[in-house]
Amino acid sequence: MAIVEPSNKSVQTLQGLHLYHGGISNCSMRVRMTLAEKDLKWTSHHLDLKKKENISDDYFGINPNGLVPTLVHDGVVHIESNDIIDYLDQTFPEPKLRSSDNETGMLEWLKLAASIHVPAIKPYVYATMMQKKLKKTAEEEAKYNELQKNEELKSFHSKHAGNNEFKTDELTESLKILEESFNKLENALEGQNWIMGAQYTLADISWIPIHFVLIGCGYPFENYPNISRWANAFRERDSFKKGVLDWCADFSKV
Ligand SMILES: N[C@@H](CCC(=O)N[C@@H](CS)C(=O)NCC(=O)O)C(=O)O
Repeated sequence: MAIVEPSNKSVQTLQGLHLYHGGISNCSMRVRMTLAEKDLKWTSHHLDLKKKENISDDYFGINPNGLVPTLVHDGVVHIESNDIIDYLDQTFPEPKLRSSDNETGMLEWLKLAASIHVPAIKPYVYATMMQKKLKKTAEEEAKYNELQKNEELKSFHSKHAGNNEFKTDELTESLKILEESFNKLENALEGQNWIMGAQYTLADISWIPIHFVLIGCGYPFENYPNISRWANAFRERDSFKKGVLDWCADFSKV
């Protein structure tokens, strides 16, 4: 569980569920989908990443990485989207979103999604689509470097700072990780509707936004028939509409 002690103390007075999130953020999508599946009431604090609304003293005082999402529940600050959805399922157990017969296996899918975010998903999304839309001004760049203490994130963002750009031909390692991950997902979905079998779980919720964002960036999912069948099924869920489409109708057009 990723709980942080905020330096921005104002959030500690918040009661109920408050989500700091971005419409276009795949990590925020998984939290919104979980809240929708459980029909929980929550207060939205939307941050427009394209306007760099996450780069502020106030927000870094809540989430020390300056990333969305952040959940504040009765004044306690939770970061890391895969930990947040696990926390929500443990705290609000109905309807149950954990695998009945293989909880460890389900949590492995959450860990895998978290582990490929910076090495594979972010570089692919930035190189194919987002780096121009998320270009920082010199002023924003200076503010970001002042606030950001996480070296991995600093190094990631320095690759598209100023005149720098991610090049699609530098994505070899990221593409390898994505291919391995999607081969694994394709195999897991063989002969079953959801990642853990007949039951829709947090594993699906963790991976659906990855699929949604990457297909919007042109990732070739047509080579994965089981993943494509799974995508047709999850698109029918009300929580996909409420957690994803209501905030980001089409990632290829953001
Ligand atoms: N490991 C974090 C990653 C969060 C993350 O990278 N969020 C992105 C949007 S999906 C973000 O805030 N990007 C802004 C930035 O990188 O400055 C989580 O799962 O919550």
